[in-house]
Amino acid sequence: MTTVESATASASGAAATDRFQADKSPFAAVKDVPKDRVDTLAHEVLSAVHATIRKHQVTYDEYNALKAWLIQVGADGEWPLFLDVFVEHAVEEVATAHRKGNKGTIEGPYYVPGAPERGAEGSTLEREESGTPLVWEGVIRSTDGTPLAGGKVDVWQDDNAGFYSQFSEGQPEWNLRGVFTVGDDGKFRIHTIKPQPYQIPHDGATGALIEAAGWHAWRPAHIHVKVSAPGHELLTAQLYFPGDDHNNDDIAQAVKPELMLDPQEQPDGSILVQYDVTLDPTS
Ligand code: MBD
Ligand code: FE
Repeated sequence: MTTVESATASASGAAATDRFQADKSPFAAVKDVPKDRVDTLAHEVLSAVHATIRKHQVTYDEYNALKAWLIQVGADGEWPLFLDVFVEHAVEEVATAHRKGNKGTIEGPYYVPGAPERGAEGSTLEREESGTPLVWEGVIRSTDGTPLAGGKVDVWQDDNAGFYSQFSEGQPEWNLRGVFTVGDDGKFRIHTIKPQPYQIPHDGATGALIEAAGWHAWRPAHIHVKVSAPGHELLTAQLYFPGDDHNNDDIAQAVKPELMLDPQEQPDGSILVQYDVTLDPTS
C-alpha cells in the first residue's frame, strides 16, 4: 500500500492556529499584560518600523504590499508558523538565559499535548515506517546529578517524507509522537527513525515572503522534545545531526552547538544516540 502524504500551507496553518488557540490563548490575552509594558513594547516596535521606513524611503506600493501580505498571513492561518520561525528564537533565548541545565531551543508550531504514554522504553512508530531506525537513550537528571524519577520526555518529529502527523494528511494521529516516563534510574530509551531535513510549508504567505526575499525554507533534521520532572523547569529543545546541510542556515535560527547529537551507526545500519538531559530545579 502506498500512502500519499501532503501538507498545504493553509491546512497545516489552520491546524497550527487551532492548536494554539486551544492551548495557549488564555495566556496570550493582551488585557493580561500590564499597560506600561504594552505601551513600552508597542511604542518601540512601531518606532523601529518608522525608522526603517524613513531609512529606506519606503513607498506606498511597498506599504500596500505589506498590508496585503499581513492580511494573507492571517487568512492562511500562518501566524503561528511565521512567528515561531522568525521571532520565537529571541524569546526563548531571553526566557532561558538563567539556566544551568540543558540548553533549549524553540518549540515551533507543531507540538500537540496529550501524546500516548509509551513507558520508559518504547516506540513512537504507529505504522511501518521507512527511514533509518534510530534509538535515543538517555537519563533525566537534576543539576546536582540526581536522576529524576517520574520525569517525562515528550517527543515529536517528522517522518521520512518530511511531514508531521496532525499537520499533514496520511499518518496515524500520534505517529512519531509520544511521552516516555522514567523510573528511579531516570533512564529512557526511545525507538524512532532518523528525522529528515524539513522545508516549512511554503505555498502560503510565509513562503511568499521567503521567495520574494530570495531566502530558502529549510530547517535541518531535528527531533523536538519537551522534558519535564516534578519540581523542575520544563525544557523545550530540539536535537540535531552533524553534517546536515542546514545546520548553519536554519530558517528558524534554532540550532545551537549544545543540541548536536553524536550518532553512532550500528552494524545493522541503525543509529544509536546517547543524549542526557539536565533540568534546573524551580526556585
Ligand atoms: C517545524 O517543524 C519547526 O520545527 C519550526 C520551527 C517551524 C515550522 C516547522
Ligand atoms: Fe520541527
